[in-house]
Amino acid sequence: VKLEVGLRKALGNDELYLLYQPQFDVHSTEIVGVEALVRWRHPERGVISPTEFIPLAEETGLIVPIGEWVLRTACSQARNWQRQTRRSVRMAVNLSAKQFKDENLSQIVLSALHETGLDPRFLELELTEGTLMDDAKATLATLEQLRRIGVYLSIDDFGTGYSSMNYLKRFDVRALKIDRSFICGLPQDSENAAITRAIIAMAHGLKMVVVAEGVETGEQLVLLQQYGCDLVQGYHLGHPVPGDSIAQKLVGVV
Ligand code: G
Ligand code: G
Ligand code: MN
Ligand code: NA
Repeated sequence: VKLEVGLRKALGNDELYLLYQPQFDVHSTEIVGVEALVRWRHPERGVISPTEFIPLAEETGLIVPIGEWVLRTACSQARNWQRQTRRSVRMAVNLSAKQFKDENLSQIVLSALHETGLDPRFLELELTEGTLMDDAKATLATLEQLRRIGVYLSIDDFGTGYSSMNYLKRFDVRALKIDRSFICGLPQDSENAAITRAIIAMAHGLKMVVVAEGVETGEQLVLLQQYGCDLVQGYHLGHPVPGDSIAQKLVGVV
């Protein structure tokens, strides 16, 4: 209950902030995108992870205003990097199921883009399999609205939820993000290797891009290159960092 009271005030008190984890092209190893990851600097408890407060935000409905703030802040940051560095990277934002079901979602996305001047093709929304499974009709309508706006859609934590392959065919999703639980045992774990290769083959057959998450070693990176994975993200390549650090990486300072 106490955490909930705090979370209600967090937005107004400027206690939320975003970190950005870079995503790299597996071959050129250039930064092509980032994922925005929210953090809460609690006045007494210090930094609280989203795994702790996002579920609370979902239960209380606070996820809608928080999600709107995340979206606008992330779009604004992406636009500022373009101005500062003359380089464009795609900004990926996580959407939880409640946000996806909010009837104002497409309006919120549109205003974030308009207010910041970010081109929709540089915004990617990450959904989970669970979000897409819920209510097929409403889901299709929302996905169609988002598609018309021109943002990219990707499926996060792919392989861990309920996925029906049928959905992949029907929904216009650009990318699959292979969950890090499949990547972490590589290269030794032959079952995870088989799953990773199968997801890459399937995604490419459906003309989708594949992102491997949780790449923690150079060996894993080499293996994913061999498998033909497209993009990689993980501690081996870059931790989530403040926006200024990404700007420095984009201009080649670090
Ligand atoms: O950054 P970290 O690994 O601590 O994130 C933990 C979880 O919180 C991940 O599942 C991530 O998708 C989720 N998460 C991080 N930022 C956001 C956000 O802005 N919105 C939502 N809905 N989830 C987020
Ligand atoms: O569910 P989602 O994929 O959005 O979760 C992203 C979370 O994964 C972030 O909280 C981020 O801090 C974490 N993360 C990013 N890279 C790595 C990694 O290489 N290893 C591990 N264990 N976690 C990672
Ligand atoms: Mn994610
Ligand atoms: Na994930």
